[in-house]
Amino acid sequence: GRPVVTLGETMALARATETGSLRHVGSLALGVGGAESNVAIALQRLGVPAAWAGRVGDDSLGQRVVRELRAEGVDVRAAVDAGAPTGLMIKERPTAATTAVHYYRSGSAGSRLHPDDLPQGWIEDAALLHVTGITALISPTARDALHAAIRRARAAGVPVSFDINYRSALAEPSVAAPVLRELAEAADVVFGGEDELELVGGADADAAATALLAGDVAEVVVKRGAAGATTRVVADTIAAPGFRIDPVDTVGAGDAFVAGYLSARLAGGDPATALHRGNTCGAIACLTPGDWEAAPTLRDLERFHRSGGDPVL
Ligand code: KDG
Repeated sequence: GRPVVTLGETMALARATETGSLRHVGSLALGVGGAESNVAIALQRLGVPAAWAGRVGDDSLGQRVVRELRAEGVDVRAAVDAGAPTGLMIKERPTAATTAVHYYRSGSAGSRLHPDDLPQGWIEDAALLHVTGITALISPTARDALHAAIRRARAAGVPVSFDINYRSALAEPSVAAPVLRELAEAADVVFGGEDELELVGGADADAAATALLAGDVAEVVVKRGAAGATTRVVADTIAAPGFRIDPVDTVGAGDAFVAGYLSARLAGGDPATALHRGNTCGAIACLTPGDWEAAPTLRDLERFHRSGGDPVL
């Protein structure tokens, strides 16, 4: 089938392997991560072809980003930018129960994404374009690339999925809100947490969903973490519970949820089926450290349910 296409910044990701401040921990495990490429990998795992476009530095970390995504079967369209390094994210575990994320990405190659980095015909031939608000807040040229991608998708009749993904380290709420609102309004499907929906427009998530659905948006999916998720369509609200698990690392769970949800919708499943799949993928992604490594295959989903994956009711 035609691929889901996505674009964004994928960084090298260094994760503290012990609990404690970065002042003291002795070692970091190296991987890669980026919200959009996490979704692309998770889709591939579920049998949906996915493609990712972005920029990496002319350096070993950039080569690592490209290798990892290719190894997962993602169709990688990476521009190599000799003028800036590949960005880095460090995940710290200050206490057993908390994770802190530090970015070393300003001026990075990935943030220099440009509309010319998107290949001709690439978006036009896609089954769906998936994007996130992160790309809008990393640089003006990346924001231009994002808007160009959405314009091209809409012109070609390709549906657009948008995950708000507000990152406070990238912009103040007052700066981010109008930017993210404009993007949400241009999408067919919008994903966000309750706080994120409130940020893009409304007294609360429900009011924001109502406002988006009054425009061109067809579907608003509210991610509620451990509590599950809800889809609002114009005439209906569908809710589905999360699963009882012992989370090890929740970063990346939202991306696995999005991939699960989209994979089910693209296969013709209704929102209830998609929520169930999304919640299962999100839960499984929390069971292992790493942003995307635990993203499940269809067989992993079956195994999870067979072994008694328990809904939170
Ligand atoms: O989405 C989970 C992380 O991978 C993500 O937070 C990293 O792309 C990332 C970002 O910009 O925060």
